[in-house]
Amino acid sequence: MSELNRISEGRNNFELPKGTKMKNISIIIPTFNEKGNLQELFRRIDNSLDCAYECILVDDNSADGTGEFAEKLSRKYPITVVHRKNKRGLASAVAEGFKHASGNIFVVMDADLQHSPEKIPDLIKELEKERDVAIASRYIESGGTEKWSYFRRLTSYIAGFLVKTILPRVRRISDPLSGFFALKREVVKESNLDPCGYKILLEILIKGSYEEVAEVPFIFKGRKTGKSKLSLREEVDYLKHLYKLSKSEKETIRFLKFCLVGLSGVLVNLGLLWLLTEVAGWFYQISAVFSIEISILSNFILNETWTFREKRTSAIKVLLSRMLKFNTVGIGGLLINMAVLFTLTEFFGIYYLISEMFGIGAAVLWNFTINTWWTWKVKR
Ligand SMILES: Nc1nc2c(ncn2[C@@H]2O[C@H](COP(=O)(O)OP(=O)(O)OP(=O)(O)O)[C@@H](O)[C@H]2O)c(=O)[nH]1
Ligand SMILES: [Mg+2]
Repeated sequence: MSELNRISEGRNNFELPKGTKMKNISIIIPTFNEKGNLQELFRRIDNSLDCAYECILVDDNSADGTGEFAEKLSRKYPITVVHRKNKRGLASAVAEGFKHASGNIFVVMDADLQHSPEKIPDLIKELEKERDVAIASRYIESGGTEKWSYFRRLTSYIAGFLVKTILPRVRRISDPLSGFFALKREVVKESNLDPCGYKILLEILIKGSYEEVAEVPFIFKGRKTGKSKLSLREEVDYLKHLYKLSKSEKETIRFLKFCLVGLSGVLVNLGLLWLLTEVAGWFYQISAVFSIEISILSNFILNETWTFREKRTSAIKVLLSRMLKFNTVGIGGLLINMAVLFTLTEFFGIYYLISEMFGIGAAVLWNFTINTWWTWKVKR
């Protein structure tokens, strides 16, 4: 039986065990085949901290012997190893780590040195300023990513856009998908974390109890040793996770309504185009201009009376201004659609109909987000 399996016996979630020496900082590190990074990782963590700390390493039975090697290193550094039998994912590994942590402050970071241990004191300083969560952010000034391909940048951008659209609660946070952050124990003490995939911070930001969030800039470094475990499966898990978290959010229902209205607009557009051209005998380009404008109008009316129902007004001036804004946002959406279609097809060699699906997706997200903020001014 491993050391941690012994420690974990009879232990409640997040409760300090009696007689445990109180340590201040618990650093939770999920690992899967990271043996080559451990020595440097723990040396640099140790050099960066001048207070009591513990590392909780949660390993999913790595074939390269990460778990066993970490046990060896625990003679030199304050490491506790949690051995799990199967690969159950990064986020669930961190949630598991919280259960074994004894500090008041939890720090979460990767083992592969892409998260510089030297940044930990900056995160902790933020918590000392009465912030509840401190995020190492790639997307604020002086933050960034090293050695990322255009594709990785694009998927990260889409993932960020998606989460901010679907989960308004994280909209004001620049990097809610970061894997490097610190938090007070209280934030997750009562929360029922049940994440899937990679994004444990997202789970915490939705389910945790906190008031103040700080972000400190950091550069997400390139990997030196070992392989990335990020795969298509993690992307799918991310979507599943988003869906799970969004079910309780009112904004998701609104987003679905907005999509349905958009779909009805497509039907109105096509139906009118056919009627005017085939039945009324108009030239098809004239019919198209007319049917596009009518479908925009019908979309506007449905959104006004259904999607943004609580904002309904009969003041003509407000209605006209909304209609104008709705049209303007729609033009922006069209440009985004075209830009995505062109970029994916020309630069990434993706089949144009597939590119168009991404284009439509990006335009819908844009239209929904900007109309919510600007046209109907929904407060968060
Ligand atoms: N316990 C556990 N750890 C995991 C699992 N998948 C990934 N990890 C660890 O989580 C951290 C981040 O994984 P990476 O594969 O580096 O993901 P990433 O940093 O987002 O992606 P790259 O930039 O491509 O490296 C590393 O410390 C991994 O070893 C898992 O299923 N279980
Ligand atoms: Mg990595």
